[in-house]
Amino acid sequence: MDYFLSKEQRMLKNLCQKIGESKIKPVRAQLDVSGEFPGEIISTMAQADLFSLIFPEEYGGLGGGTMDLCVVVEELSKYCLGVSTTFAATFLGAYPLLLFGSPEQKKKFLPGLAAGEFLAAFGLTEPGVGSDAAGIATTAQLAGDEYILNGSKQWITNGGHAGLYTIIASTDKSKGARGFSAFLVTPDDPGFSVGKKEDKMGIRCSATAEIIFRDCRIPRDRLLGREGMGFNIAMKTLDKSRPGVGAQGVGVAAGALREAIGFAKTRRQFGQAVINFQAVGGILADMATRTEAARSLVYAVARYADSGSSEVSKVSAMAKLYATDVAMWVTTQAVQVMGGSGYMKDYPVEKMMRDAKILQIYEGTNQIQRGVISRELSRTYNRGKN
Ligand code: COS
Repeated sequence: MDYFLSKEQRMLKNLCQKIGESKIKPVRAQLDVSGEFPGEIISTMAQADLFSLIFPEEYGGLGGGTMDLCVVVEELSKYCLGVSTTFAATFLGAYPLLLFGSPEQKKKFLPGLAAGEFLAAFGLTEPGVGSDAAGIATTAQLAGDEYILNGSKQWITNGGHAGLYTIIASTDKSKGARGFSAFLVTPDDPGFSVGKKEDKMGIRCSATAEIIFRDCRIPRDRLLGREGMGFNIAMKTLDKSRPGVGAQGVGVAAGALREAIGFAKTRRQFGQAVINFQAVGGILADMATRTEAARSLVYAVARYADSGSSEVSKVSAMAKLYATDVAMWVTTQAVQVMGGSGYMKDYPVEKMMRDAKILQIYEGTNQIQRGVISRELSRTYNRGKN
């Protein structure tokens, strides 16, 4: 289908396809086994200027939007979700700065991020806090010209590899979520350390680690916005980034669909290619239809977000929920279509199926997305907006 991508978006898509074919495809299975960070691929992407995509031109960026990011993330995700997660998590980590940073803070960090000199990471989740984001225990106390952070963040994508961490911590326990604040933290800050590196089911080349703060001292001017804005910053960040998770779902679904079609056209049983059997062709048709429906929703939401609307929570959650459920279903069906071959590591679909699972979990489980959507349905009912 023609989604009327701009000339620039088609160029970005082609560029990612080239990187996918030449740099990602040949090594993805090996990276999946070793769990090694895809440093070389990330350098190639930085050289291709992909990290500059959504940053304003005054900070060395291309000035693109959510739709541009979705096009790129989708294409990369066709090849390897571990690589696309490493890439996309930098934007997740950068959104708080982009949305709420002062000109001085942006000047200090955005040019390096745009040049791909260092990656970013977002730190909300903690050992005791996942879905219930209002329960975080990490604290930040103002002492003179510094904040002192104590606590730890868990399952942080790009943990140990990022040069900038945006961290949500409590500056006033008595105020609950209204006492949260957001901070820019670097690995050089005294008291910052990286803890356990996780061993995961999928997206194994994406680094996931614990980040620990032991009397970690950061300059006072690393506070984003004002004290008390932290929960809002975290929610707005997730609203902004969730269409990109949807785009990851579309990409991995499209990648698995392509593998399954290719296999079904060459695999012969009962004297003919298995694609000719209605049972198999029907599964492929459903896979293709759901993938296209997911793409349509993700693109529509991305374009809506780029139009400047501030009311994106509901549709962002819908894009993430729908496209990632589709991704899990489509990758599972790809394994089914390919049967025993699909289950073996000789073919990429078993990795795609393992990788896809995280999409239903991170950046808010799909149960949380349903909660966000239903809350918004209730909130806007009287405005007749449903
Ligand atoms: N944008 C702006 N403000 C928002 C918001 C949003 N998207 N969502 C909630 N808020 C505001 C509310 O309006 C409310 O403000 P007031 O205190 O002024 O009334 C405040 O934040 C608290 O909202 P709410 O009562 O809905 O918070 P809950 O504790 O019920 O939690 C959910 C809300 C479940 C949506 C939140 O905890 C969440 O998103 N959890 C998932 C976290 C997640 O995605 N983790 C993944 C790790 S990050 S990769």
